[in-house]
Amino acid sequence: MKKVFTLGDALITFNPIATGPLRHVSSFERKLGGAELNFAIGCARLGLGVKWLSRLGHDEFGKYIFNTVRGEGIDMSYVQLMDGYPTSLNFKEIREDGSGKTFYYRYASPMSTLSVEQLTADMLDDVAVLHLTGVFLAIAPQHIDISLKLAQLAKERGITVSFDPNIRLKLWSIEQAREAYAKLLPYVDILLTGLDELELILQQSGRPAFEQFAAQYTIKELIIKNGAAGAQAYINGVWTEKEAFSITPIDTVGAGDGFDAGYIYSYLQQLCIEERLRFANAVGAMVTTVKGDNEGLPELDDVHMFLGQKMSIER
Ligand code: KDG
Repeated sequence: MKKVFTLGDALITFNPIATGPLRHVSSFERKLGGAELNFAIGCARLGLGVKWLSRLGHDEFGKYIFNTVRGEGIDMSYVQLMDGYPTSLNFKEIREDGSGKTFYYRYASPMSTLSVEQLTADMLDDVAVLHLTGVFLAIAPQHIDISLKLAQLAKERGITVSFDPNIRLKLWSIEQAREAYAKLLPYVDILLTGLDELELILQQSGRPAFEQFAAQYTIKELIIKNGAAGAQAYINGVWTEKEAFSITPIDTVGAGDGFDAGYIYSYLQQLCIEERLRFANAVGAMVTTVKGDNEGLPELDDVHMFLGQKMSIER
């Protein structure tokens, strides 16, 4: 089984029962989130083997996350519950169109206890793709060195490195983010980025600027996500575009992570680029149709049904 490795924080996510400004919402549903965790769950549901490295609080919420993620079939060998570091929280605000805001309570995340010395050689055994994101980078200063070390180890072993900047300006400044990305990008094979994020990183827009950026960092696959406007890829000097699926979103948080999981799955299946974008768009779209950051992540059969490649038998 092809395996992916990812690492990052997990959060208890409180989803509002009602839409609108958070100050008027009095009830929430306890769910879980975290960009890399969403990606990990997405990959596992599609049938990939997943190794996830994380640190959770040694508390009721940490135990809930641990058990739930284990239930998704994810390898938990590298997940530890830490004393003295409560599991991080995230309260979400959702607007009528499904878009949202995030209010973090993630001071001294348990993930900040991870150090480069705790990385072990076996972590990347049997791994085909190492997936890193900017959320992990933003949580603690040593996470830059940890990501670099893993990326270097991956390169030595011929493992593909994918990266999603996942810019979170509530966690760090754009200047800090740009500085960290510049260190990591030379190791990145596949960059999965939102169009708005790419423009923010480069302070430029348009394909010539994107092509120059890909060449500068020798990025093999530049994949640009643009939500309801679809996705595009720049690979071997060729641009490919694929339109998004027309759906009514309920909660858009996690759609980008779902897209990443769909893309990496179809990359590992060696689908052509058009099919990879189509598959990834489908997974991203399906995430938005269910409330929660990862509940809408589909299993493989669900994607095939969504794409009309398989019949759904309901009763
Ligand atoms: O990409 C979605 C995630 O951002 C969400 O599940 C939790 O806000 C979050 C984070 O910082 O990981």
